[in-house]
Amino acid sequence: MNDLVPTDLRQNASHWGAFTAAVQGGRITEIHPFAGDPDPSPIIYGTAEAVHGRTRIDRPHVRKGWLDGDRAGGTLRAQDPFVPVDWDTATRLVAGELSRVRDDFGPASIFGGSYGWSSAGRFHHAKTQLQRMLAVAGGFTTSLMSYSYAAGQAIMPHILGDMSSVVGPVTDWRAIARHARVMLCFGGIPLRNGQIINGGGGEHDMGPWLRHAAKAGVRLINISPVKADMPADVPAEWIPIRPTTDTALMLALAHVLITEDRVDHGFVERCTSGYDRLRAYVLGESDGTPKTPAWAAAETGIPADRIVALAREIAGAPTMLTAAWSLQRAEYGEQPFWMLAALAALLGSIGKPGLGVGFGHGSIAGMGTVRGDFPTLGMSAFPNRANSIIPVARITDMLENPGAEYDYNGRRLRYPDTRLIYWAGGNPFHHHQDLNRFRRAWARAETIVVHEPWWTSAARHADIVLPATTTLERDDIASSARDRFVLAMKQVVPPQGQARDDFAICADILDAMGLRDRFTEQRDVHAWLRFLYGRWQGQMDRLGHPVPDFDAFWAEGRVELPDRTDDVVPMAAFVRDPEQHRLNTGSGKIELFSETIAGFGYADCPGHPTWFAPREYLGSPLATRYPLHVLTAQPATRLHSQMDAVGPSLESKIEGREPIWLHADDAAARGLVEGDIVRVFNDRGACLAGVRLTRDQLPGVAVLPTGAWYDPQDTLCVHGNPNVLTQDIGTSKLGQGPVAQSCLVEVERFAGPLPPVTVHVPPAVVEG
Ligand SMILES: Nc1nc2c(c(=O)[nH]1)N[C@H]1C(S)=C(S)[C@@H](COP(=O)(O)OP(=O)(O)OC[C@H]3O[C@@H](n4cnc5c(=O)[nH]c(N)nc54)[C@H](O)[C@@H]3O)O[C@H]1N2
Ligand SMILES: Nc1nc2c(c(=O)[nH]1)N[C@H]1C(S)=C(S)[C@@H](COP(=O)(O)OP(=O)(O)OC[C@H]3O[C@@H](n4cnc5c(=O)[nH]c(N)nc54)[C@H](O)[C@@H]3O)O[C@H]1N2
Ligand SMILES: [Mo]
Repeated sequence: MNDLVPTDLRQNASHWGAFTAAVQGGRITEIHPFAGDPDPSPIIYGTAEAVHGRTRIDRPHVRKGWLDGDRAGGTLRAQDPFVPVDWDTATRLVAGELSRVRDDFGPASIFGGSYGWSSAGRFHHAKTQLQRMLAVAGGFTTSLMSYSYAAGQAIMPHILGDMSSVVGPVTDWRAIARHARVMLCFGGIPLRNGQIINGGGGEHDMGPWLRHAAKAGVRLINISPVKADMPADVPAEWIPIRPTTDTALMLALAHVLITEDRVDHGFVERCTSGYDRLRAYVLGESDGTPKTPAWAAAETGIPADRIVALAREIAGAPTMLTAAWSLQRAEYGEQPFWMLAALAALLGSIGKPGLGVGFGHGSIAGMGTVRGDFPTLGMSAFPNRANSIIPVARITDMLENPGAEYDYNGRRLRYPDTRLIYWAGGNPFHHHQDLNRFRRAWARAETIVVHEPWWTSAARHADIVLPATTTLERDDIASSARDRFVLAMKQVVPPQGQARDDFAICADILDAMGLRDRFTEQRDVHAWLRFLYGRWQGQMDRLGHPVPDFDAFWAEGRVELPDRTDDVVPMAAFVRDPEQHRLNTGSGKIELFSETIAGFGYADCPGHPTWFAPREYLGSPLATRYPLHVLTAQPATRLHSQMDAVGPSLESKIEGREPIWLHADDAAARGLVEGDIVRVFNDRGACLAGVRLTRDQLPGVAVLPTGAWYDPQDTLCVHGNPNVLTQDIGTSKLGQGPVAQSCLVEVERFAGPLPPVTVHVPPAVVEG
């Protein structure tokens, strides 16, 4: 189709923003940020290096051992070399394995959860394409919820009736600026996280909104182990808190509200249920421990008088409560989210413009935006006949324990017997916890297939590796629930090497199984783009927001969506009339005590918000051996493991290792100086990292961002992936979410000769 033939300066988009690319002689030469973006991310400048660089997979490969017949399972991958094969061979091998496992063991033995962010663009979204293919091929075991906020997704529907407080829309910044005078930000508003727009987008709005609120006179309070979780140029108070102790602080704030009679009793009576039970717990009547400010001071490290003053402050001024998603990526991660909602209920601030409670205002671009409630453009799923699921972060448990039963949010589930693992668009060797254990569990599969543009650690741990195009090598449409723009993503360069689109790879595999047309629905890429756009156009029409037709959109490159004029006020209708607009909770009200949750009988998630000392925090016995609490925050220089080998991420490394931020006193106590290479370790594993010094974080706290490509030499990751250190346990039986954010470690200078980082060069390849 001529209208889709690329011109010279072409627009494309990524999760880290939209841009135009100039091309000369088939190579990207320049990247310019999208003109409509008030705050573009520097991550875009690694694009050319990523697309053309040496970490690209040039053709299909099969692990030599697997080709030689090693299919019994149990082989630790990423040890023997790969053999390049042609596409026909690779396609035939994958189709054969899918049919074999489906027919011999049933579709649930194919694990196609394929969790991961893939790339921007709604048609070529790799995980979506893969799951459509696996559904057509007969079904697969999939995963539920997200690494981002699984515990929040599980608990908040029981408390507030749905998960919108976690995923949005949340109380908007414009209303916060107008109506709130105090905003408690647990985990701060770290602007680096606002670089990311899921699905691809054009407007980075976290910085502008935060500054707008500060200017309007909202007193911002950053409650975090890290001062830099609030940008230095924004006036804010920093209250340092020990990691994973936020629930204790929130309970003590409630204690002050209750004992000083500052609770909004009218609101509590009308809109909540179970106050007496929570009150009895806060006062210590039910367990003998009053959750006083002095009690919380011992856990949190925040002086008791500061806690008392803070409680008075939030009771005395219109207050917005927000917490980063990171708080629930912890053991008992359900509790801080539940307790923050309970605190907002005690204040009576829910349902008022600019106030109440919401999560993630500082977690990703567009949370708290004033965008209208428009549908996103996207693909639909096929029915999956296998009817087999796991909570996303229970993958190692699944691989280790086929057939075992476990609890999940009131259900009793059983792990399938996994024989084949299939991944496209995710990097489990980035995202999963306790990677040394995961790697051994992963080895139990008979066959592992991965589609990847790059030689990531996931690709290296596969048997069959199929090279995928990047977004720059294909046409697509970017659309995100929270972004101002729907954007044309235009092909910039031809597919590199023998790379193919995931859609084409899947279609060819199904062709070999006689199922092609069911998957493609007899559309090629451009017919799909027209179809998806047309369907979205119809939805927008029905909402009374007509948008241009496809050809006009493609020529213009964008559709701009209007802002809403009213405020986003979560639960407004309910608070106005709780009887008429009952919440979808057990009582129909906000649950300060939940009979439903209590009925599950989980010791790790009882009927009201509860403080539990986690296994690993600065107050636990283990802290004598591992006295540093490492936070594995999101990286400023990339998205997870994406763009790790290029641009700002590569430039930030110290002798090729990921930086770790240590408090200057902690470093001095260990004889460490800026730039040293350290071994970061605990009982689960170790990684190398390069020392950066700071005084702007709590002593005893270290920060090692996620995303350095896992480069194992035995149990040591020589590159700096913190997931060799993290715990692989569920948040609780309720959420079964990842406990990914933090754990206890020690650091020491790495004395030996520095092993090379090998993961940024392709693995060994031998001709068959
Ligand atoms: N320790 C610790 N671990 C964490 C977290 C934490 O806070 N601490 N956070 C967790 C969170 S919130 C998340 S969301 C996860 C993120 O985990 P992932 O989403 O798995 O991480 P990504 O690096 O984004 O992986 C996406 C992969 O898709 C590939 N890809 C991109 N485009 C395409 C394409 O077109 N086709 C194909 N086939 N592949 C493509 C990329 O190269 C990349 O390898 O990590 C989790 N892990
Ligand atoms: N640049 C960049 N931005 C990203 C991503 C990325 O990879 N790169 N990933 C995106 C994704 S998928 C997600 S899910 C979001 C995640 O969004 P979040 O979960 O909000 O992000 P994190 O950076 O993990 O954590 C935010 C801050 O919480 C603080 N923190 C950690 N533990 C505690 C604690 O126990 N108590 C308190 N009070 N604070 C704590 C840390 O100091 C950290 O800086 O980020 C998104 N944004
Ligand atoms: Mo995430």
